[in-house]
Amino acid sequence: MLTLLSAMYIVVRAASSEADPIRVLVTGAAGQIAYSLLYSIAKGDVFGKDQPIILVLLDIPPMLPVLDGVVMELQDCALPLLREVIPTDKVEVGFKDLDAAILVGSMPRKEGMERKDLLKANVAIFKTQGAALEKYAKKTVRVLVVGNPANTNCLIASKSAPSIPKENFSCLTRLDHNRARSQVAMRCGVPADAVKNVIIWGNHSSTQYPDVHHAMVNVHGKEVKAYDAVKDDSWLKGDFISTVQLRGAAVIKARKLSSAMSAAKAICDHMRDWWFGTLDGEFMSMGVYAGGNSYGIPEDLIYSFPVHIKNKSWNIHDGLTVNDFSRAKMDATAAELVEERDTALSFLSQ
Ligand SMILES: NC(=O)c1ccc[n+]([C@@H]2O[C@H](COP(=O)([O-])OP(=O)(O)OC[C@H]3O[C@@H](n4cnc5c(N)ncnc54)[C@H](O)[C@@H]3O)[C@@H](O)[C@H]2O)c1
Ligand SMILES: *[C@@H]1O[C@H](CO)[C@@H](O)[C@H](O)[C@H]1NC(C)=O
Ligand SMILES: *[C@@H]1O[C@H](CO)[C@@H](O)[C@H](O)[C@H]1NC(C)=O
Ligand SMILES: CC(=O)N[C@H]1CO[C@H](CO)[C@@H](O)[C@@H]1O
Repeated sequence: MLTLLSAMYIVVRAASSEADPIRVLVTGAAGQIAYSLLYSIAKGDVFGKDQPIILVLLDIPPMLPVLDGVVMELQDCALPLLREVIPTDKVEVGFKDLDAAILVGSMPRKEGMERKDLLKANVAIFKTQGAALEKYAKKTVRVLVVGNPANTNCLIASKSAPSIPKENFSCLTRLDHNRARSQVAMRCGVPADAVKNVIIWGNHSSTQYPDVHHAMVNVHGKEVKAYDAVKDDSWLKGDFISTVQLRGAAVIKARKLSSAMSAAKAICDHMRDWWFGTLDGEFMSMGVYAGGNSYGIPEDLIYSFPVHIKNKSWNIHDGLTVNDFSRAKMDATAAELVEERDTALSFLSQ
């Protein structure tokens, strides 16, 4: 019996230690978010402590020397799960056989650049990268778009990769979600994980709607509604919302650089939940494809919804009541996305 058990143990161990490495792409890999992100991924915080990883790092040609430095540092971390690091500026190398793609790189706004021109440049980037996903990645690849405008870039990538399910594309609003969670927690004097089920609706911009009507706070072991825990409706309907909406700008003003550590942490949270699922009774915010039958949001947008995740698949958490205050804010951010989508699609077809 003992021998049988130990034999089984050895078989199981051998099987798990021989798990095939997964291929994970990070674009914008020479940038500041990636610098905070790559270590967490490579040490197993995202895809699990038993999952070997091949990291593919894509950036533009002038950044290749910088990328070499990042590769050296990853090697110098001596991480057991990290099997290979592949720096490249070529999409055919970068997108090959991917299990996960984290698209961080995009065209930044430059001095005097018009909004439309910026959008046009990003449509071109995400059209190319979507087409590369279509051509080179696994059909089961999970794609997370971070580079702004994240929602619309994600839509363009998805449309450029028609054979990969729309459900496999998402954009990052988890940073906004984490900001909302933390603001409520600080206000109530509880740890961040004592607050659950905040929601970010819509675009990752200042029109996003951080909603705590369905959030719960664990106060001394008892779950109470956020509105009852905070006991300050005017803060929740006013400064709380604008603080979360404008947090990115506040960080830039203070740091003279945009959020990187917190963005990297949010990327890890998003991907880890996608891989391993959300807790029962909890939902997280994720920009996902709106099919036209959730909360009255127009179809064919990437819009941030509350989702729960099981078996590596997300579902929009349906059935929450939406009051007039929320409705107006959800519709305003949707209208912004519709307009941006229509402009982006006109560039896509050019
Ligand atoms: N969704 C969110 O919550 C969120 C939060 C923070 C930042 N962002 C966005 O993330 C992006 C990256 O931020 P950062 O601080 O790391 O910027 P960064 O400028 O430090 O790095 C961006 C990197 O992307 C690279 N890049 C540009 N075009 C590329 C392309 N076509 N292919 C591959 N790489 C390319 C650049 O060369 C650069 O190395 C920005 O668009 C930023 O607005 C999103
Ligand atoms: C949507 O949000 C992104 C990211 O902040 C922003 O770049 C974009 O301008 C917003 N869209 C519109 C139409 O305002
Ligand atoms: C998840 O997948 C497993 C096996 O693939 C299946 O048995 C289970 O029913 C699935 N659960 C859900 C919620 O889809
Ligand atoms: C939602 C999600 O992550 N999923 C799907 C990606 O595509 C494969 C099939 O190609 C599905 O099995 C996943 O569930």
